[in-house]
Amino acid sequence: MIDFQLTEEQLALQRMAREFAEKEMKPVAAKYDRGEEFPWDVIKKAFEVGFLSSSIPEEYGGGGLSTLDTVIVSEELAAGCAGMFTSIMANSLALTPIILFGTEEQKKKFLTPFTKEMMLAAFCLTEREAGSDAGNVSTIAKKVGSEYVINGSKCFITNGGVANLYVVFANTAKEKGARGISAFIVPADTPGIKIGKIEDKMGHRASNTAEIFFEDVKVSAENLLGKEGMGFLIAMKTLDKARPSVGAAGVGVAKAALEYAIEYAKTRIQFGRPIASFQHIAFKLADMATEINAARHLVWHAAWLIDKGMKASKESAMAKAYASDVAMRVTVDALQIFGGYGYMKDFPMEKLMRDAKLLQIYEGTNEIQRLVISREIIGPLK
Ligand code: COS
Repeated sequence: MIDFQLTEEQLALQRMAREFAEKEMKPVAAKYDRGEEFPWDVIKKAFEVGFLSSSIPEEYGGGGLSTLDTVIVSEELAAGCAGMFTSIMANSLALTPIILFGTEEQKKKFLTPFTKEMMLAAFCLTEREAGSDAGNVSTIAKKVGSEYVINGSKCFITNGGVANLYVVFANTAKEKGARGISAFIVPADTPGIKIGKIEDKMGHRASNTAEIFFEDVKVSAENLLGKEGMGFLIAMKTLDKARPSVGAAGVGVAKAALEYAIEYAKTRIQFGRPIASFQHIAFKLADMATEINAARHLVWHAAWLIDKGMKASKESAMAKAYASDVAMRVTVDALQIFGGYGYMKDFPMEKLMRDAKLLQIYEGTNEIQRLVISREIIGPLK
């Protein structure tokens, strides 16, 4: 049975996220964007309302949100400010490996604190030479007695410079390639961790993106997630679950751009009438609304499949790629409707366009999403 009706709880969650975006994010979005400053006050409020721990199951004190609930929230938060959304949702991305693969002890020990105090987590997969080719990580974890010693570096890590906890992907058997990768829970105060460059980005400037160095970082073998060699699978399963949220962020950014464009087109008078009365503008708005709706359906479907426990790599990739491409197209078109004003920093359009761009790149470029989709639909070649 197909049912597109949100439950009362989901509608309440959507309202709450929308209000949070309107009241706490939008009014300060331009300030944090310009200063490229981490929005601690907004993040603190996000913790207080439960967004930082929303994906943690209820038995560990979290919000226990389903993937569908999460994409509903993501759309609203990203419409408020994509950079702040990224800072908030990075927690969910980094904690998912623990939620999916952690032992009972690991979940109690590492998830519960996130529900009690404001804490941030970071997912440490990407390296300088291992971006799209995630199986090529060269960070090494060597077993010494009852510990692992981690050496290497990670880059472009969201929340990297502000996190309390890292989930780090490192090679425990280099000769095995992707099958030699293991995942570790690493508290940020472990000796040997150094924060490198904080990136100066085009968009999502209210998020912290850092380089991290691991120099003889020792973690207990109890911090290994799953078994040795399971790291790549853990990363892929995590990304499958997280990518619909990036799609939802694309829907949110595009929705915000469309709302501004409609408002502007109705009030901007040229040639003696509102520009919305010109069919060229009206039809552009119609196309934008249609694409946003299509993107939302892909996102919700992928989330629904995940919640039903079905394999959703392809649908997740489709949702992420399509919705972020829509965000890019819509923000470019919405800015065009604003004409010269759209190009000015006094108006929100240029930020939305800059923010849309990253959604096509992070959590797997859209080329990687197309690789995932094409491999599945074409199957093995003879
Ligand atoms: N779920 C479960 N298993 C998966 C999987 C998935 N979604 N994707 C791959 N695997 C498994 C494969 O089945 C294969 O298993 P075996 O070794 O048992 O055969 C193994 O993982 C290796 O997979 P594959 O051969 O497909 O690896 P590739 O190196 O060719 O490519 C891609 C994998 C490109 C899809 C992967 O590297 C990727 O997603 N890259 C982008 C990384 C990314 O998103 N980075 C963003 C930074 S994190 S914010």
